[in-house]
Amino acid sequence: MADKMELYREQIEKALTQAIPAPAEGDGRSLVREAMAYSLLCGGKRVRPVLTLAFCELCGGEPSMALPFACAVEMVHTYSLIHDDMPCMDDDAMRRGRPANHKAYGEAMALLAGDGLLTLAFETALSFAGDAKAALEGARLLARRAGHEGMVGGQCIDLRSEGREMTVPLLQAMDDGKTVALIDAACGMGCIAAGAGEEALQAARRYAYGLGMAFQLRDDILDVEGSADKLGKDTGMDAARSKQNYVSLLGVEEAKRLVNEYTREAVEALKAFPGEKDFLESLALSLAAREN
Ligand code: GRG
Repeated sequence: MADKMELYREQIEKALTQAIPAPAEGDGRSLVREAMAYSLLCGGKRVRPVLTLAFCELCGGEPSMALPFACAVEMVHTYSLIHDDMPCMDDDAMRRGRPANHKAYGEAMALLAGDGLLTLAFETALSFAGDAKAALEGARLLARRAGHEGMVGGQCIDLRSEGREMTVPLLQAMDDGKTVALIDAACGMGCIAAGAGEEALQAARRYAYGLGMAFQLRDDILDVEGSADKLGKDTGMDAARSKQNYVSLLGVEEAKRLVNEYTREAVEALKAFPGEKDFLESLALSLAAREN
């Protein structure tokens, strides 16, 4: 697994670096480009773009074909982190092991850097060099999952839940939007890049749901038990903001049991694919035990 992960990540880092024009001397736009690159090129785990390449390969495609889709998902993810850290949202100071974008560039530039990454994501997705219909289908899936029905909708539930009683179904709806939606886009876009059909997309969706829910549960556990050094961001933030999550509602042991159950469901979903699925199985298992 480690070799393939390294290979995918190398390709992703190179493509992301090439996607942002280098800041030019005397160019009035250089600061926003610098702020975009500051958050995009500073070493996230790259889980979502790796999923895009891996699903493309699982469906019989050449993974590098899916790079525009993979970069697009990572750009949307990075924009969401920049905006989420701003004082009007979660007001976090650290992200990916360094000061959050708004701490480094100020709020106005952080807002613009997020906007710049969101729009660049669609330009990048539409540069997919394969079938033109697949480019449109990939971009549409990303738009749906990132928007009000998906990530933006999940964030809205999150903001509205502050200071209110949280229930497990509402928490599930929130995480389905905030976390699962983009992971679902990442997996689905890999299938689309490979020209796979509806059956593969449905199975990818089941994998994404299991993996995404387990990922969020693990995030909630790490917020309580994790190390800020390893995570590259502050811990204990949900409790500090009186925000409820799986750990506060169900307890840490039940949250850990659910991580394993959702991960098992993700692995089960891979059975629908005839191809080599060791990598995606190992990825789900390693994310269930992740420390960052
Ligand atoms: C502002 C529209 C908008 C949405 C924000 C993504 C998000 C919604 C908020 C970030 C906070 C959070 C806990 C989101 C859940 C998804 C999640 C666990 C994000 C962190 O993803 P990682 O761990 O981060 O993959 P890296 O830095 O490794 O890419």
